[in-house]
Amino acid sequence: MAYRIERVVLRQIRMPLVHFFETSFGRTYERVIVLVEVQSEGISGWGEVTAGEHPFYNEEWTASIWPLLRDYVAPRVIAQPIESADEVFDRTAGIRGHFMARGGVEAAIWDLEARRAGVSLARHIGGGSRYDKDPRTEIPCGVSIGIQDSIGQLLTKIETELAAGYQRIKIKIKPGWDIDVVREVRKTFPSIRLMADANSAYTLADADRLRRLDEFHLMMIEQPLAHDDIIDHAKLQAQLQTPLCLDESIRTPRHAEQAIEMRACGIVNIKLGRVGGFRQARGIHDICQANGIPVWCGGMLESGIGRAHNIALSTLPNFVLPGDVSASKRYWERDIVHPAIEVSTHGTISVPDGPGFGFDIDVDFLRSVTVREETIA
Ligand code: OSB
Ligand code: MG
Repeated sequence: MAYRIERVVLRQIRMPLVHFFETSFGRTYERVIVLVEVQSEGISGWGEVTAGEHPFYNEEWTASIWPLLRDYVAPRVIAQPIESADEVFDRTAGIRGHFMARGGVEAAIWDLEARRAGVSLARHIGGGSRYDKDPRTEIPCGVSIGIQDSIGQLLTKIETELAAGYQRIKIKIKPGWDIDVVREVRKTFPSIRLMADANSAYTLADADRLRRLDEFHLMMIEQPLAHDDIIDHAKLQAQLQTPLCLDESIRTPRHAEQAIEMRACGIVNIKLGRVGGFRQARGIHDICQANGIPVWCGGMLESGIGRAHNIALSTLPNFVLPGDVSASKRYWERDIVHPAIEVSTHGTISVPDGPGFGFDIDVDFLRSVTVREETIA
């Protein structure tokens, strides 16, 4: 039954990370995150915009989100009743790009709709009927470990995460922090599931260097080349044994089709924000599934809200590899959801079966970390 979004509440929160996170494009000590609450008939749905503090992962950043949501996205979702969250991506399709901002609202509306129906978000996005199976009850988890000050520090971190039960380790690489680092890690941990993410730090001219990683039997190398490239990745993949995984380059289902057709990758990382929400994430998932390309759920150092959405997304059947969805305590002293998200000793997160994403918002704590708030009605 159609319903109206009566209000969209935007909040900006600030929370320090327990440990800084370094990628090939920089270090993050503190997250500044925009959260979205959509309200209808006394029920709230929650979403998180996964943009970073700077336009370095993609073109969006914390400060670009607010005016985009206030002036373009919120008015479009408030204007007309909504039949289904499935139509929200198209509702904002006149806006070029800005998938993270649009996806944060879209995801909040999926959560709202699931709560209205009294079903879990995992079930609502189609882990149930659409894929003729009940959504899985636990998801496999990996960790993404940033660039460290020394290889010794990295080895210690890996040991801690393995002891906690995580099923695969992803390390970040860049020129100068790659071959020697991977060699050391492989020597110390000969049989772990290991992969490396370059966040576009290389070009095709580095093909010889990247080929030297083949001997360390990584599960995959993630996004070695330009953030917007598919063709060079295809050329590189033809020269490597290790499967490439695309992250930044896959923004739409059509990109996934093109990358698969060109053999640019063997695996796809799906991030809810990067692709504009659940509708598009599912589209990419389905195309990969039809072509035998496994997918996994990427992370953007989310708070508990984005993390809860990632858990629901990871229940779709082609999410067969452990994702970057890890426990709250790896990121936060205290999370804004209750209970905090925990990982079992065998490296899984159980999927909550309560309505919506299944975690409560810690309202008092949320208020204490909120630095900006605005309601659009
Ligand atoms: O490329 O996967 C990435 C964090 C920020 C920006 C880009 C990426 C990442 C991660 C972190 O790898 C994954 C996590 O949330 O733990
Ligand atoms: Mg990545």
